[in-house]
Amino acid sequence: MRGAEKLEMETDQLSENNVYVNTCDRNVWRMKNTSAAKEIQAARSTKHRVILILGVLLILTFITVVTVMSFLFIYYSDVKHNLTERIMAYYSSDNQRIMELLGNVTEELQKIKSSSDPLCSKRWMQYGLSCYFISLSPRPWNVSKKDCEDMGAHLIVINSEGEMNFLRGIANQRFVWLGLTDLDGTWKWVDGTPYDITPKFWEKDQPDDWTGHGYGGGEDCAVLRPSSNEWNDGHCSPNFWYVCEKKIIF
Ligand code: MBG
Ligand code: CA
Repeated sequence: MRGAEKLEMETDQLSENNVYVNTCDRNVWRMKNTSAAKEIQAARSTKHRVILILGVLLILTFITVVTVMSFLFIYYSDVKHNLTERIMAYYSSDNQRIMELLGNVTEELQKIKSSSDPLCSKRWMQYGLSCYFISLSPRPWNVSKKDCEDMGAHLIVINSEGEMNFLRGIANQRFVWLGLTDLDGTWKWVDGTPYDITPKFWEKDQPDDWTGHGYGGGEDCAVLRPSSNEWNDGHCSPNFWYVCEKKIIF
């Protein structure tokens, strides 16, 4: 019986201890739970505030971006409109000028077409925008030059191969003076056309400013020669045919 009593006592003691331990834990848990809850609540409200601020910031940013974009759009639309207007005005004034010029040219052409007046006077031949006159007799170069000038023209100036071929045609196997001289040391066209820019039709080994002719000096006047149908520089004194050229002025 004593053994059983002892066991019962020990069991009571144990269960009493157990109650004590459980009660302690629960209090500790409750304590812990209360401060954690506060912490959680504090964290939650901080989180809510952050979300709220971020939301407001987002909305403000959105409004700012939309406003700036609208202003930019309005500004660039305005700039584009102004530029377009200016470009249109520029080209339309240019177009107007071109149309006016075209109108004038058309008018002149119609006058020429309907007029019975030929572009070149009697005995003058037309090629391109010039009239040409072949002399009635051969003369030295300086006399030929003066004769052309007296007629309001100048000795022929060759500006193109086409014009050269035209001259070959009307020269018809005759010696013909050109309006080309180097009397002052360098080759020059009589109408001031730069020599450098015009095509050249010199015979091989010409010009050579030859002095062997015995007339004194070298060779300063250019002449079309029938043997080659090209140019030679010769003494300026012989009598050769000449062609005068007069530009057609509208
Ligand atoms: C002649 C030219 C003359 C001179 C000479 C030189 C056979 O042509 O007429 O200008 O250049 O050649 O030998
Ligand atoms: Ca020569």
